[in-house]
Amino acid sequence: MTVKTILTEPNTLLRQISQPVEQVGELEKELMNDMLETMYAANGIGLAAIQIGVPKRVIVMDLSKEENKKLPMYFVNPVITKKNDEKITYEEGCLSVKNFFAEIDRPSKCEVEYLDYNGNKQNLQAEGLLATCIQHEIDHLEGILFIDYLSKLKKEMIIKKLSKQQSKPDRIIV
Ligand code: GNR
Ligand code: NI
Repeated sequence: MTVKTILTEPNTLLRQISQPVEQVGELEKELMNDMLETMYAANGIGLAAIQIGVPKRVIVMDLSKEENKKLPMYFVNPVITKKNDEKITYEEGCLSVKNFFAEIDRPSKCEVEYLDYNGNKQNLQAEGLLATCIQHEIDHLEGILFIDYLSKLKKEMIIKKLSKQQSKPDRIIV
């Protein structure tokens, strides 16, 4: 297992549409292991493959609170089959949009069809943070970030600040 570098906005790769996985083989399992380790190292609760530069429809999540009781979840080719009309608001953040947080409305419940770590077909009914997180991750597979739901003004302000941050070197050696 390897901790990978998480891509950050602005990066055109984050805007790419990810491709379905044909078979959950050794490569995909290795990808999921690396993604989970990368997510834990960054203290995130979810990660989409494109965030480490791999345009495949693969997501990992872990919403467990206790360090010693990890509950990893793996989603391959996830599809939302049902969405609630009722919305719920969460303050969202994203490992690819560093240091910015915003309240986002999303359907409060949803149903998801996907393949698990072993390639078996699964169905999940999600609500609360689980529903929000899975929708946030599936958005990544379509090249969508949570800042896309903000006003044009707020979004552009965030991207401008992130670009400045990115072009700043970490260290200057003279
Ligand atoms: O770590 C994360 N926290 C979070 C909080 C509220 C709504 C969504 C998320 S997902 C985010 C990790 C991430 O960027 N996943 O793509
Ligand atoms: Ni994200």
